Amino acid sequence: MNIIGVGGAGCSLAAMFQEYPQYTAYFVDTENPGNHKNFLKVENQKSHEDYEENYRKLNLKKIKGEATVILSGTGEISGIILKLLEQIKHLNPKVLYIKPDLSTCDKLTKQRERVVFGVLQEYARSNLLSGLFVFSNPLIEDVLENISLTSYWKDVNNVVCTTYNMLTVFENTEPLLNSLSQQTTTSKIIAPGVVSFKDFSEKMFYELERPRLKKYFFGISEKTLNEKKNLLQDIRSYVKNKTSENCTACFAIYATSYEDDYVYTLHYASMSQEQNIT
Ligand SMILES: Nc1nc2c(ncn2[C@@H]2O[C@H](COP(=O)(O)OP(=O)(O)OP(=O)(O)O)[C@@H](O)[C@H]2O)c(=O)[nH]1
Ligand SMILES: [Mg+2]
Repeated sequence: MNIIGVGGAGCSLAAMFQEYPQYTAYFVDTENPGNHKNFLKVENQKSHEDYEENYRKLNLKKIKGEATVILSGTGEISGIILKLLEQIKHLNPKVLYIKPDLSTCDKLTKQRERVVFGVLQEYARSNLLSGLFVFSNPLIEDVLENISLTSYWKDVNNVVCTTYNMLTVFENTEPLLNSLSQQTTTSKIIAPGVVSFKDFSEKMFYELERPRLKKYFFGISEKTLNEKKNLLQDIRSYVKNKTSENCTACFAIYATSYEDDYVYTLHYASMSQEQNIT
């Protein structure tokens, strides 16, 4: 699986994915402080618009198969995103979008983010992306207890990276039991989240409006599988509770070799998010 990091946040995350053997990372930025091998240089530009206008095709021919582009929408370099996606549209890529804390951003930065997020959602809705995964930095911070300032980005990125990786692993693993199979969706705007196995409390990394589908992925240890006899009933009733008139919920259970039990969720929406807020 290919990971294409764009800009500072995108490249830091791509570097983290590179630690896993199954990912090949590419780094798109104006500079290469990490001295990465697969670095693709973009000339520095004065503005977001200039990045789009003066885009020169990147050498992405090597990239074949599945691809995920990672970026944040507040940076100037995100101006290249449409041109870059145009270049790899035959791969039907996924986008992992980092939504930064906008509360401290100036008006122009907020506008830029709104444009980028809006355009990506239109792309996702037109099936040019196979999914737009949204992670909000402040919501990730909420999940982390006692986050240290010295390792702030490392800790935040670690949550994004492990979550996305686990979801990819589940996607490519045959579950023990599955109520997901019939649930196909045309909804491409996706919020990931984690669920505590202890009390089934749910924490989303993006608050999605009007989700149409919620998928739950239970990664259960051998020990729990052997010991918890009413596990399936518990999971069924939890997931059933998540179903409403306009939203279906389903689950898959996987056996893992980890000590602990992990539960992840994906919420899907087709409606554009945040587009009416000024
Ligand atoms: N999750 C995460 N967010 C980051 C990281 N670094 C920066 N950010 C956030 O992402 C936003 C964009 O910052 P950068 O990624 O550095 O910007 P850029 O994409 O390089 O864009 P320009 O440098 O402006 O061209 C910032 O507002 C930060 O809040 C990171 O390592 N992880
Ligand atoms: Mg930068």
